[in-house]
Amino acid sequence: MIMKEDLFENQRKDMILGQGAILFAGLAKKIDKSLLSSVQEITQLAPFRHMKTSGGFDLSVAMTNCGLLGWVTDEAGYRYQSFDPLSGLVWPKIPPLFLELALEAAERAGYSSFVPSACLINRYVPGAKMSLHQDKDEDDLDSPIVSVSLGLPATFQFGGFNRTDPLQKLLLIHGDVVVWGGKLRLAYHGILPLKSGHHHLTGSTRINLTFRKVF
Ligand code: MD6
Ligand code: FE
Repeated sequence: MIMKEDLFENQRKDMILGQGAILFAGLAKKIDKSLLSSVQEITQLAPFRHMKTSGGFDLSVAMTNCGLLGWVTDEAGYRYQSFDPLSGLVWPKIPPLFLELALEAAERAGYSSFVPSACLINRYVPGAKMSLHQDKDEDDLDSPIVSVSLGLPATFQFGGFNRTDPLQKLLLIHGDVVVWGGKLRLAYHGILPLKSGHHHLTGSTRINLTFRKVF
């Protein structure tokens, strides 16, 4: 059955967000079920958890990782590390399907031979948000970031190089892939509190995968 939502989704177009940042509308949709079952497998080995900021607060977004390196934060601060602090084991490998998607998106955006070493997996429930931040914990700032949105829609805001620069807002929906690099690699960005809703594949959650080359 074709739903009104599908018609709307199919009309969305790829969009240049700024120099070096592109939204590929729905690029991941064709493999959504496989992506989500891979997320399931990863979280059986490395479960979603609410990490603590250096100030001792729980993040509202639950996180895990796959790849050679994973992004973690705790009272000691944030960093990339090769093992999961919960289990002491190395992070699960990045599934081939994830790599293929990340490479395809990066290549389309003009970044050839992107080899991510880390994939941060975020899970949002209604009310969860990601405050305005820069992604600057990577040594390799020439490589782009590839970000895949699954499940409930979220409002992505992005600004400039200063926290106080004006913000643009953009809805990221299921299957959207954003490639982010070049001049805008260090732009401030964030996710507004997730609105309640139901998605047929993820229920009341949004899942985001972000691929980075750390060094
Ligand atoms: C999210 N994403 O979409 C959080 N960072 O849940 C990010 O923080 C992000 O989507 C850099 C580039 C793209 C992103
Ligand atoms: Fe980010």
